[in-house]
Amino acid sequence: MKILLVSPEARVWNSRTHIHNGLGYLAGALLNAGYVVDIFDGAVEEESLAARLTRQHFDVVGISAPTPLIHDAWKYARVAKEHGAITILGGPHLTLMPDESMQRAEVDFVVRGEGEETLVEFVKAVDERRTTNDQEPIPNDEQRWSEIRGLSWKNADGKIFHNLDRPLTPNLDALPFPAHHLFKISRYTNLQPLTDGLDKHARSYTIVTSRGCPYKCTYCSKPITGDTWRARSVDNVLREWKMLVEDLGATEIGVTDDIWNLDLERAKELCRGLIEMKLNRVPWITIHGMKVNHTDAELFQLMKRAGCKRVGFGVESGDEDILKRVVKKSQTFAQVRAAFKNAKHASLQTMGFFIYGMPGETEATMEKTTRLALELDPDLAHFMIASPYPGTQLWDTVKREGKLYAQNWSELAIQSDHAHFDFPGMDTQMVERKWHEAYRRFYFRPQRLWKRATSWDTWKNLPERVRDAQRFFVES
Ligand code: B12
Ligand code: SF4
Repeated sequence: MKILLVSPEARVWNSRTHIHNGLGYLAGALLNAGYVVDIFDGAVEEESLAARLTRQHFDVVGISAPTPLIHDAWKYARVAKEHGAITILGGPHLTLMPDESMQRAEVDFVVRGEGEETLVEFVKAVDERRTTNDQEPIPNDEQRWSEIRGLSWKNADGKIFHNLDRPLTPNLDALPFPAHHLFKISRYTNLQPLTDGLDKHARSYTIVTSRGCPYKCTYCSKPITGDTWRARSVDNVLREWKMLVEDLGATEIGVTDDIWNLDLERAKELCRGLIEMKLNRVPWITIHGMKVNHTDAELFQLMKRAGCKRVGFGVESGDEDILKRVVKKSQTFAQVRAAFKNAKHASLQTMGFFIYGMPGETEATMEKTTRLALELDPDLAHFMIASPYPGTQLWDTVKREGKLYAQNWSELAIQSDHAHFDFPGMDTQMVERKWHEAYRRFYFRPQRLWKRATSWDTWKNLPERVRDAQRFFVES
């Protein structure tokens, strides 16, 4: 049994290529169960999926998709079917909207939620049926498919069935480590290209130390990892970290948890472990931000000693009402300021995430956000236009009270220059203007320009830096 796990090319995220740890976990589970598996990541492959499937036969092709990439996932599924493979799709969008994909001829199965156990059970079932009733069309195996939790399938009449949900994996330590070695690591760019100082050609791996988050920020979509926080033991994380550093030669590591510092003491323990095991020689960053209200000065000092280069924080808004009532971020400005101060004091680079155009925003509320960004003055500021994803409170609000612009899912990228929805009393042109203006005012200040001009990174990557500048000066 040969299985190919596929990720579509993330054109919506074109500034960097980044390994897909979910596929790494699935591949790890399949290898552990004794199957032959490989990963095809459209973002870094040199041949098309069709060429790959012509060169090598795979019995099952598993394709992953977040919402904006679902159309690409369907295209890949068509190619896989043309090459005689069984197609199974999984990931955030499939968990939110399984029917939409199940109705398509090119999609045989969908996995909802975390996929490790479901996929292994599914592949075992396919393997068994190969040795017994291979000639039977797939839909006739109703009994077999109906027993796998988390699986959606269709019968001979095309009727769609959604088996019971699979509960979230209770003990993450029990999962095999991701098959990191299957990624063509030298083809990925570094984790954050705007970085000053980190190596653009780094061997960048990612690690997930916990899954889930109990907070309820209204724009956040957590269809896979859920609302309960499940942490791996520190020992288990350190073993994987050691493997990345010592066996795979990682030169940069990104922690991609939803919220890795929910348990402050555990976060500190992890840092102490990295220091003791001398794994702190490899720089690491927190890719998707830390939650400011679970930090203190000691944590940042320990993170610095543990090799951390940069921390990111979700600041979101500078307006108190928007932050509390619309974003529901459950943090205060005092906590935001303290986190930046403590991180800078520990000589960590800082990054701030800010959102423009949440429902009800005005010029004045967005102006407050820009001013807060200028005041906090992180090394990197990431300004985003609010993007409603299905399954979020923001999505429900916009559907109920506003109007979504996107004509199809691929238009729902976070890194877009355009407002995604109209909302009563909100001027979308103003949102786009304030968003552009935030970049200009933040990055094109005299002290910033001087810092850039004197930075080695600017000269080393001059064409990219000029392109960045054009985007915000010329295109607005
Ligand atoms: C790290 C990360 C990134 C990284 C790496 C991308 C990646 N694909 O891993 C970067 C920064 C590049 C990134 C980019 C984007 N991301 Co992102 N990202 C995350 C983050 C924080 C962690 C992902 C992770 O490692 N999860 C842990 C692993 C174990 O879970 P997983 O990847 O979901 O995989 C499991 C299941 O989904 C399932 N599964 C997945 N694929 C498949 C395939 C098959 C065949 C099967 C059977 C099962 C299966 O099984 C896996 C194992 O349990 C999540 C938030 C989250 N916690 O999920 C957001 C998240 C997935 N990203 C999101 C988005 C929107 C994007 C972008 C589209 C942003 C944009 N530009 O607009 C791009 C798309 C890029 C891409 N190719 O996926 C959204 C998706 C929402 C949605 N409705 O689809 C999330 C949920 C964030 C959020 N809270 O809104 N992202
Ligand atoms: S944005 Fe962060 S803190 Fe908020 S719900 Fe999502 S993962 Fe949790």
